Amino acid sequence: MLCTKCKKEASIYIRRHNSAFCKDHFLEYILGQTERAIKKLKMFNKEANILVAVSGGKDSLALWDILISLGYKADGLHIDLGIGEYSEKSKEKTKKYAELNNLRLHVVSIKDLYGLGIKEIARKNHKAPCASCGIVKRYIMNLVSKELGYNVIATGHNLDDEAATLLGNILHWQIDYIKAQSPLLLEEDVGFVRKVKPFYRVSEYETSAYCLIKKIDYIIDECPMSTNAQSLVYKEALNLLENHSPGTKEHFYYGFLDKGKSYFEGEKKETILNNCKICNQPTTANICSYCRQMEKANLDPLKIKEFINTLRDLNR
Ligand code: Q46
Ligand code: ZN
Ligand code: ZN
Repeated sequence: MLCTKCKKEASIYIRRHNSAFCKDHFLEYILGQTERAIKKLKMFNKEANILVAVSGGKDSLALWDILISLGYKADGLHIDLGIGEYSEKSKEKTKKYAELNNLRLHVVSIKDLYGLGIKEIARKNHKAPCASCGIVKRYIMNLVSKELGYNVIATGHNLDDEAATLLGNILHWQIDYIKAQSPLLLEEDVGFVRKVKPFYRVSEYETSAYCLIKKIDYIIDECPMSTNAQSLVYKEALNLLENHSPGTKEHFYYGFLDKGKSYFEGEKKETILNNCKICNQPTTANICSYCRQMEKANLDPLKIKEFINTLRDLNR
């Protein structure tokens, strides 16, 4: 098979676009898709200070690498969730990448700060690990961005992730989640830093191919807590449809963004925000979900803020 662009031997075939690329033109393609997403949704510009949430997996490392290649100012944030060997390996891969490329990385370790990992914190709260993990990650990403002066948080969610989330939300008619699903979350008006997903036009296969070509060493194992995650089943179902009819995934997701989403939007409910009585961060309750969770586990919610303040002082 020959490269669609230069007619040299192709290394990658993108079935949904019926295009084949040599290595150089594949890199041009994936950088182009990412830049197109950023510009189309006006996610950020070259002046913005971007914080990339980096897990050590292929998507987040590829995203960091591409943002830097495109000339954006992007630092990394790794949250060590204290999930045994998986977290150790994730941290090691992330640190190695940052060191090799001379990039600034902030590491926040739950286990080092609290002596407990996310699984134990979830157990003490009678919650599923992923529910606790979501609260912790969201809180830390927001606090680090605010305290260290970042304008936007970028995550490595790709087309497969977004399409699977949408399928799950539709199957269960989670109207509020459907309304909120977007690669651009403008949360500034509710006291949170803007969140973006610049890979929403890039598939999982493409981020793996990118890491392979660029020799980026990433953690292949999935988080051990995700083995039963329903999203893997939705991904499989979508892959089946995609194999049968290439392009289904992107038609489904882009179609939702362009046409479907507006059917669900309706009137915007006004959100009444308070400052959390403990940590002073925005919340719709009196005490934010992070502080509530930490208190239930007999842990001091403010420890994280103190640690982030030391990071801020170190970065001055
Ligand atoms: S890291 Fe956390 Fe995921 Fe692991 S505990 Fe669940 S939410 S599966 S992206
Ligand atoms: Zn080519
Ligand atoms: Zn709080």
